[in-house]
Amino acid sequence: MTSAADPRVGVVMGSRSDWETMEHAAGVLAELGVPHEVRVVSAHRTPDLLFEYAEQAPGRGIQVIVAGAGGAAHLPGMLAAKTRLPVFGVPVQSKALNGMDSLLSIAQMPAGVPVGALAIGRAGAVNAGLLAAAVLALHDPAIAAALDAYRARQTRAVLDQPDPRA
Ligand code: RP5
Repeated sequence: MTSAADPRVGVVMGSRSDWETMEHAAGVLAELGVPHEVRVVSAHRTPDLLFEYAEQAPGRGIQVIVAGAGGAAHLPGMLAAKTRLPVFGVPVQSKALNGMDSLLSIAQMPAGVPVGALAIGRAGAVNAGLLAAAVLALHDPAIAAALDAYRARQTRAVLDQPDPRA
């Protein structure tokens, strides 16, 4: 798990076991050239660290937080409760309930404390990374160009292979 010198996106997760999912968020940020850091911050096992992270993130230059957790997935919501930075939540696929617990824990926030809830698993992690980049792209032409190129490659990949049997 690596960190840029001046990260602008914080990719956090409730456990090392979430990395298998959250590496896809970090991967897309790396691909787009977005400086980011990766941290394990558990809402339940390290609650003081969670508060500290949320309180210090803006002052360290973090502009968006991508938070993944599974099961009783309180990390994204508690981060959102402690910072006005945009928080995108990734429900990690849990063993017991296949991520439905994670999804509902992240999506069903009370009015006034928003978390942008993504899909369960890899797709959610990739899209959280893309959304974080899209926020930064509003004021960063290099990230905007990288995002446009990513989307163009994706479109081209589909158009170039119209026959799924090939
Ligand atoms: C959550 O509990 C984590 O986000 C993880 O998805 C889940 C299980 O954690 P471990 O027991 O694998 O550390 O807090």
